[in-house]
Amino acid sequence: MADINTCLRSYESLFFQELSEVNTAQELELFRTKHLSRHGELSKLMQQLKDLSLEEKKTAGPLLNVLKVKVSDAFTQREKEFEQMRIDHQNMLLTHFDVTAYKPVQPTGSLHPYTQVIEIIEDIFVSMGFEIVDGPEVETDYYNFEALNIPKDHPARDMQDTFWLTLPGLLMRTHTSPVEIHAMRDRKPPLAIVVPGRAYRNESTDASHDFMFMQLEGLFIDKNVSLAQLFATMKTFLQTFFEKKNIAIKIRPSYFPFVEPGVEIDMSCPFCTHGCSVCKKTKWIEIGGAGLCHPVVLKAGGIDPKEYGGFAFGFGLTRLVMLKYGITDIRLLHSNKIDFLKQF
Ligand code: FA5
Repeated sequence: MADINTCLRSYESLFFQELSEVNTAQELELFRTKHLSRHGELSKLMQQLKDLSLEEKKTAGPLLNVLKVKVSDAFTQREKEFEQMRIDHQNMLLTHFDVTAYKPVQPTGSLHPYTQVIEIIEDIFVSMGFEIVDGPEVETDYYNFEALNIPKDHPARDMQDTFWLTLPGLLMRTHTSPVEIHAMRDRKPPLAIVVPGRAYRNESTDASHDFMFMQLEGLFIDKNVSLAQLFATMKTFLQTFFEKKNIAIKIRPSYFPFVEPGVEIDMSCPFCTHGCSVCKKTKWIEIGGAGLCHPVVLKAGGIDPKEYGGFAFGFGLTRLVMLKYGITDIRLLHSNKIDFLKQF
């Protein structure tokens, strides 16, 4: 009996001695494992109770229970102290937060220049009442050529070298103009749409030509549509896009089978007045083709050309991106080089 009493007392003093030496939350956890876990010192003492006589158990049992409560309370108290210390430390850090302290810069992404320019262009045309439309990049011969008044064996097919697919009659669209036909068939006039999208041509590449590039198609159908409306729309768009009120446009007669008359649109160089490297000293920059919709095209779109007319345009969207950001080689734009893209 005297043994178990001594044993309990000496364990109690060991417990409190070691608890007083605990300095960190990690040490407290080690202490808990050593003393209070299932196989810890306190459990071992409880085990010893089994070997005592009934008489001894009557005295030692309550003593052991008192000890158990005492050490558990002491441990919980210490635990609370550590938690309070942790909270105090956290609060101290917050109160003394140094806003000027060094923080490693988080790498951030940015939108591709194409996406940025498409968003600007879409905002401008939406503000003029145009709808943004999408269309398939894999097209049929019919939509890409025939419906646009370019029948088989027409010499105009040579203007756009085509990637033909192995399935007969299917191709990668060579321009965004086939979306005009889809849009006319899906809607009733009057209509006003713009189509930013990819086009593919089987051409060799250089600084300003790639086999894949982006175009911006536009189509406006209503009664009594005139070239003046087309030119005003072009001018308003270019002036807003380049944020320059003095941009002028120059019209040159041109030929596209799907418009009549057809024109080529140049804009005055937004970067100079006397000629620079961007406009190659000409003061003018080629933007794209346009014209009044050909009656054959309107018919293919299910629209009566006697009742309705329209204008259409097809810009090199890639060209606009390069001009906006001063990119001199189209291949950089399509290269996926992070160092290049990080600049935008
Ligand atoms: C066309 O593609 C006509 N569909 C445009 C059009 C639409 C005219 C509606 C009339 C009415 P063109 O082949 O000229 O036209 O191409 C238009 C623009 O696309 C060019 O001015 C040029 O900026 C751009 N482009 C053409 N080929 C390439 C290429 N390989 N790489 C980069 N841009 C190109």
